[in-house]
Amino acid sequence: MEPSFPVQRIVDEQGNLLSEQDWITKEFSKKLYRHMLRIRLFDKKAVSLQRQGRIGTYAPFEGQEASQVGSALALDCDDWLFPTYRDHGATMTFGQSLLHILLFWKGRNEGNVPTEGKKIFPPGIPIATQIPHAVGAAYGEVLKGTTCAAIAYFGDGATSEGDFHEGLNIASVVNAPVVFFNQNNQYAISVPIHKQMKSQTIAQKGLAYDIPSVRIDGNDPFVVYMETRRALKRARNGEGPTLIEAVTWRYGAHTTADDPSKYRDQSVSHDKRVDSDPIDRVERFLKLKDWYDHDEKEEWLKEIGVEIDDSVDLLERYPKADPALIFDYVFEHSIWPIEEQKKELLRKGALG
Ligand SMILES: Cc1ncc(C[n+]2csc(CCOP(=O)(O)OP(=O)(O)O)c2C)c(N)n1
Ligand SMILES: [Mg+2]
Repeated sequence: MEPSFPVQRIVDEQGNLLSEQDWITKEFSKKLYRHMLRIRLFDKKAVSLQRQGRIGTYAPFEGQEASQVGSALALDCDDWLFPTYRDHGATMTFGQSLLHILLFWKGRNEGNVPTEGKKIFPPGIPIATQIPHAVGAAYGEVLKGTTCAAIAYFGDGATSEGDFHEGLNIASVVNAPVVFFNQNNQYAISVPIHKQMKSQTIAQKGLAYDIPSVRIDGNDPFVVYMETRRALKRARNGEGPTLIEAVTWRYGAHTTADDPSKYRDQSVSHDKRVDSDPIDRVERFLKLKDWYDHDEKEEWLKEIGVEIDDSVDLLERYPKADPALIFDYVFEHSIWPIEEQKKELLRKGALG
């Protein structure tokens, strides 16, 4: 079947504004741009820390900055954010500290507890499990009588999981105030989307559950912001869930543990970087508007560099973890096989 969801955008690759929007101000555009620069610099630093053995595995999001910043900026501070392992660009933008994210990737439990004052869940590692969680949190807000909403981030691969379908179904049935935010980066590790599903779009999957759905250019942060804002407004007005498919691309590896040249032609990522990079697009847009200020950008890069270095310093001076914690946080109430393992290790002195 022909896809019936054309990709929508507001700003094209050359930075041209395709339709006038009164909310696109100089201040807002610069804010978007700075957030995108910030998360990209962090991402590059995290890859480099992993290469030096200073953090564990890391999942880079380079190329997906417009999707993550545009959607996170649309949230209100009391909303819920349910990220995956690739969405720390969104959590950073929503107020999570860089230290918190680094602690997570260092394998520290502290990186898994909610940030104070922020309703950000720990990253979902089992694919799609955060989707029903987000629906539950969103519906909980209805039961409490608030107007808070939830956003669930997930990839294209996640839409083949039962949790995705169950989550959309129940959200539709109970009219939960939730935004299903799909970043279709067109790969699930090494599996290209056409080998995973025959559906021409992710957006069309929302129709099965009678959920309004939209397909957008995930490298245009303006359309991402606009559609997420619209979806959140619907949610707060009691109009229920929305599915957003943001079409994008990750330039790098799935995680630092794999080598993308084994499963795809690296020239495609190179061409996308040249032709449709989300940060270059905003820069071109700012230049066309005469809002671009090179000195200001340099100043921002310096500030961001200091912020990142300070966070890495804090990470490396963090008190050593108690190895017993790996047993203590398996279940809320421990069970005997875990206790036996813990005792055995303690006997061998491995935890002392
Ligand atoms: C339930 C489950 N099955 C398999 C995996 C292994 N796995 C980790 S990431 C991934 C691919 C997910 O792809 P996608 O949803 O497109 O997200 P992306 O990594 O592209 O952001 C898989 C299969 C997992 N983590 N959880
Ligand atoms: Mg994917």
